[in-house]
Amino acid sequence: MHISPVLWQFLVRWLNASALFPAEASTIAPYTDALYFFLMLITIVGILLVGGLILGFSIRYRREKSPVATQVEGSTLLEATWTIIPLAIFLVIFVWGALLYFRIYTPPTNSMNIYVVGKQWMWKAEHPGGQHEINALHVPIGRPVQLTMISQDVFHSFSIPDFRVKREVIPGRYSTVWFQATTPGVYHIFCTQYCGTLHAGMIGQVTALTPEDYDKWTQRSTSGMSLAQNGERLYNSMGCNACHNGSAAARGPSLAGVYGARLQLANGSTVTVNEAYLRDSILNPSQHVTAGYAPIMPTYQGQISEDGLIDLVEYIKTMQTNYRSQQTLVTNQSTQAAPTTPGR
Ligand code: HEC
Ligand SMILES: [Cu+2]
Repeated sequence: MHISPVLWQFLVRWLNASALFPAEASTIAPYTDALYFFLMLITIVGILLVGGLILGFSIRYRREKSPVATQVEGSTLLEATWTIIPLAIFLVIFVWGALLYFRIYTPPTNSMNIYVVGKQWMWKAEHPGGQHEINALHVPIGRPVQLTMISQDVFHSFSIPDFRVKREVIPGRYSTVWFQATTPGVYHIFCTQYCGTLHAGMIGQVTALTPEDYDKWTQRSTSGMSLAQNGERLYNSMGCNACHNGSAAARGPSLAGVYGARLQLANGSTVTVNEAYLRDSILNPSQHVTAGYAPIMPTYQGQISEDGLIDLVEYIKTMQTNYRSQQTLVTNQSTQAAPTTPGR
């Protein structure tokens, strides 16, 4: 998909100057717009063609010129032409759209992940380092950013028009969207799904920063605890360690390195473990039991907030060896054991 740069700059500058069009501030924006302009062009040509023919024919074949109707038997050539040409145009749009779709829906593997929790009526962003923001989102430019999003109540939709991204934010399930900002600046965030009285107030600002400014921002806004550190605390306090401690005698599978792995399930299917799978196996463990294990894990439905689930997921993602969970298990046992052996 190559666009003549001069023509493009002219068109976009002109549209931006006329304030009709949002800025193009992400890598995907020029591609989305190119398809959009192409559709506009086809539409305008179609309107002119059909409108022109209606006007021309109604003058040429008006009643006073031809009072008696002539019956026409049809023409295969004509019919084939007006079938094949539109078909070819629609197929071009289909292939173009499909290529764009894959580009929009496939985040680059090196993208950084930020969580977004939507609720009536605000957006909350959680960065892996523990930075939390309300109705605001800070991102670096020149780096792909993936948002993993979930709603705490009703359906919302997360949209940044200047980045040309929009994705439904759904209760009970992670959805993702990715973008790469190109120009430092402040852009609008909208909720584009009617979600109750204050829907119109469910807005925010995304601030795109140069990598250096972004690093400064991350250091300045840290809460001291990363998501994974919060998750580790929760993991211990909820007793996950009792079954997932990585030892051979444990009742649950070791979770070390499980993120990204392909799991064999008891029903014979396999899954690749991502954030959504981790979240779901905490809430609905019996839905997809890992092969070789009994379905004994209790459900944690209603016991952990979405924020807590995000922390747990981030913690499990960091578990690369069994060392940490065994360490915590040992510490837990020794602190629990202490009161029962007072005389020592
Ligand atoms: C009573 C023991 C027990 C407890 C407590 C427990 N689990 Fe599990 N867990 C299991 C078993 C057994 C499986 C494998 C069978 C299955 O998938 O249901 C499992 C599976 C999982 C999986 C799926 C990944 C895999 O390798 O199978 C995740 C993720 C998980 N547990 C996380 C947790 C978290 C987080 C907690 C604490 C909030 C927790 N578990 C508490 C026993 C337990
Ligand atoms: Cu909303």
